[in-house]
Amino acid sequence: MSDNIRVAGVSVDTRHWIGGERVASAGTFTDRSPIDGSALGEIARGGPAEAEAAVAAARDAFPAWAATPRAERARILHAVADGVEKRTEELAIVETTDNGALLRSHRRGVMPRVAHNFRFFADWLLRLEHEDFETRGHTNHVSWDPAGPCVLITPWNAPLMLATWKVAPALAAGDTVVLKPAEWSPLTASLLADIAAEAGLPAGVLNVVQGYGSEIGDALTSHPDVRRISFTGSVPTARRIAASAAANLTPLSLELGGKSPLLVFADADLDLAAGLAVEQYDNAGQVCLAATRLLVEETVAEEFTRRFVEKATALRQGDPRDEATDIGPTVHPRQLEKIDGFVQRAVAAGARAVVGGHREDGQYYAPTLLTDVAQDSEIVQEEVFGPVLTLQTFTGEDEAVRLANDTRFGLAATVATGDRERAERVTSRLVAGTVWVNCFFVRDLRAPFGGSRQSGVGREGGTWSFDFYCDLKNTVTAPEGWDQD
Ligand code: TXE
Repeated sequence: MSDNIRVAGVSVDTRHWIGGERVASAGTFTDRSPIDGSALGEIARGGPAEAEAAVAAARDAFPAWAATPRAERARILHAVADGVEKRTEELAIVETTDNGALLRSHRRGVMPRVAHNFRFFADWLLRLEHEDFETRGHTNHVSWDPAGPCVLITPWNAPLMLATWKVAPALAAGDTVVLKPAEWSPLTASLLADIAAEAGLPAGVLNVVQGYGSEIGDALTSHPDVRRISFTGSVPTARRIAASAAANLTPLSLELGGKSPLLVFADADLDLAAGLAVEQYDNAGQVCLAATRLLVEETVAEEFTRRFVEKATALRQGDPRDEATDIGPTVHPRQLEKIDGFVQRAVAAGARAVVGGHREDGQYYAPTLLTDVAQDSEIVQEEVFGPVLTLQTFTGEDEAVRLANDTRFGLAATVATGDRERAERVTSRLVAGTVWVNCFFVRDLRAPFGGSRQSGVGREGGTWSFDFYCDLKNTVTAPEGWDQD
C-alpha cells in the first residue's frame, strides 16, 4: 500500500498515527468521494493490535503531558490553531472531497471554527479556577486534575469540526487522546495529526487510528487504561459503546441523534420561518441538530407551505465544490439507500411529497417535504439523516408542545413566533438541550451543548467539557499541624 494519497492536490498519509510515528496495517479499506463515487485511496484498516498500541502510546505520554504547565499546553494548542488556519484551504477541499459537504461552508464557516475550538479551550484552561472556601477553619481547594488517556470516536457529517470539539478540550485538560474518525471520512483527522506534530505536540499525546468501528471500536472502548470515552454518532452504536465501557465503568459522553421540531406559530414572521425550515437541508440534512419536524399552526399552514416551497425549489443541488451549490451529495451509497427507504415507506403508508421524494443521479437526494404523516409513524419518530422534512399542523400551544416533545429524542428545538411571552412559555416546556427562538444554529462554545433523553449523555462546551475531561478533586487542609517556622 502506498502511504500517501493525493486528494485534490493535497498529500494525505493514510496510515495510523501512533506514538509520533506513522504505522501501517496489514489490511486497508477504500475511501471514496461522495461527489462522484471515485476511489480516493486505500486507508489503514486498524483492529485490536492498533487499538492496543495507540492506547499504550497515550498512556505512556500521559504523565509528562499532564505535568506540562497550563500555559505551555495553551501555547501549543494556539500553535495547532495557527496550523489549521494556515492550511484552511487544504483542509476544506479534502473534507469536501471526502464527505461531500459544501466547500464554501468548510472554507468560511467550519475550518475557522476548527481553529477556534483550539483557541477557545486553550484560553478557557487559563481561567479554569474554583474559589477556595472554608469549612470550620479548614480550606477546601478544588482542582481539575487531568484524567488520563481518552478515546474519542467521531462521525462523518462534520468530521474535523466534531473531532476537534473533543480533541481540543481533552488536550487542554492535560489528557492524551486516541482519535478514531469515521471510516466514511477518515482524511482530515490524518492531516490534524500532521498539524499537531508541527505545532510541537509531543509524541503520543494525540494518536489517530483508522478503521471500521466494528473492528477496532471494542478494543478501544473496553480498554482498562482508557479514562474517558467521548462519542458522537448513532444511538445503536452508542449502546454498543456503553455496554463495552461498562466493563471498566469508563465515563462516557454521548452526543447522539435527534428528531428536532421547528414550531411555527401563526404570529411568526412566516418568511423568516420558511427560511429557517429550508436551512434544515444544509449538509444534505445530515446534521444531528436539524429540525426535521415542521410543526405549523393550522391557520397559517397553507401560506407557510407556499413560501417554503418557493424557497426549497430555488435551492441549487450539485457539486459541493461549486460556490453556487446549496446542497451537495449524501455521504455514502448506504446513507442514500437508508434515506430513500424511509421516504418510500412513508409514501407507501400515505405520506404525500410536497417537494422531492426521490433520488437524483449519483449520490444525491432531492430536498423533500412530506405531509399527511402520522405522529406515531416511522418517518416522524426516526432520524432519517438526509434532506427530508415532515410537516404537521397543530392548534394552540398545548398541542404544539405535546407534538414537539412526543419523541424519544431531545437534542434541539426551534420556535418561530412574534410574541415574546409565548416564546418564554413554550421554550420552558420543551425537552431539548438547545432551543432557538427565531434563529437556528447559533452556537457559542461557552454554552452547554448536548441532548436530553436518547439524544445523549452529558454536555460539551466551556466548563462542561473540562468537568468531563478532568478528575475533579477537593483537597481539604486543616488550619493546624504544620511545622512552625
Ligand atoms: O454511525 P455510527 P453511522 C446517525 C444518523 C445516521 C446513522 C448511521 O441517523 O443515519 O447514525 O450512521 C464508530 N465501537 N448519526 O452508521 O455507526 C464509527 O466507526 C466503537 C448521527 O455512520 O454511529 C464512526 O467512527 N465505535 C450522528 C462512529 O462510530 C464504533 C452522526 C459513528 O458511526 C462502533 C453520524 C463500535 N462498535 C450518524 N461502531 C450525529 N449525532 O451527529 C461504529 N463505530
